[in-house]
Amino acid sequence: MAKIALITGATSGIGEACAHVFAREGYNVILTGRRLDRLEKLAGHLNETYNVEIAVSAFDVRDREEVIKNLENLPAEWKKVNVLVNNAGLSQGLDPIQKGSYDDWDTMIDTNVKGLLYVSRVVSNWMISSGFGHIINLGSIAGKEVYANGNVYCATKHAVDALNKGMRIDLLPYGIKVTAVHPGAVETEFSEVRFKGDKARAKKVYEGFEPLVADDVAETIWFAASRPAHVNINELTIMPTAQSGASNIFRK
Ligand code: NDP
Ligand code: 8X3
Repeated sequence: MAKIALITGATSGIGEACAHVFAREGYNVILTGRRLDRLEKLAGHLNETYNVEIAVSAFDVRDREEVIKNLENLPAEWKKVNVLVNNAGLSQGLDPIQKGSYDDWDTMIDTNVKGLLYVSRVVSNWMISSGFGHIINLGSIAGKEVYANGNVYCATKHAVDALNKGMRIDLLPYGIKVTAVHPGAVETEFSEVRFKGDKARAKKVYEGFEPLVADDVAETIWFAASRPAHVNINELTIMPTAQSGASNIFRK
């Protein structure tokens, strides 16, 4: 029977790239995100290209009841998830703490921390019942360092770093692997979302150097997911060659 990967935030960027990689490797994939049209289009494409089964479940990770209802409504055979990629996340704004938007703070904390927790709570119980599983959390260089005006986004990714370690301790007796992947700058919809649709400002983030692309991160996630059963990658930091840290990019 084919293995199963559940990917949150599969409508774009790193999540969408992960869906391609896991489908290419023969996994049946559960695609989640809010934009159902994108999920359905991707599902059709993956099914046709890789001849694997795809399930789609559209929900907002911030809504606890919706997360539980949508995941629990999946057919029993889809609950034997081998790999959960906790990828859904976002940044909103880039302001000093004294000027930060309350709404932006709520959105980031509710999505990046609470949303990840809601999904993990449900799926880790499935994994305990199955007796196997691997949770891969998308952290960030922002979860290892703090940069100017990154305050709350960095705090959410530091929380993911802590939760990654906590999950590994708590799930150890069940043989469930837990990994964090921490990327530096990846050109996706991330900056457009951060700057609320300001494409020109988003484009500037990646000017003068070669950023990572979503596939670079997806292949790294696949590396962690494809180690032998006795090997767990605790965490990996992946950066563009032109970036040495959260605040240091060499631009031509
Ligand atoms: P994208 O904006 O391209 O993708 C983000 C994904 O998250 C989308 O599929 C989006 O789906 C989903 N998402 C956002 N909010 C919600 C929500 N409330 N409920 C459900 N899904 C949601 O960005 P990336 O691919 O770059 O980001 C993926 C992850 O990688 C994030 O956790 C991000 O913090 C992290 N990361 C990104 C880096 C970068 O430089 N790009 C670097 C380091 C880490 P939809 O809108 O359809 O719901
Ligand atoms: C995304 C990378 O440096 O923009 O997590 O925070 S950064």
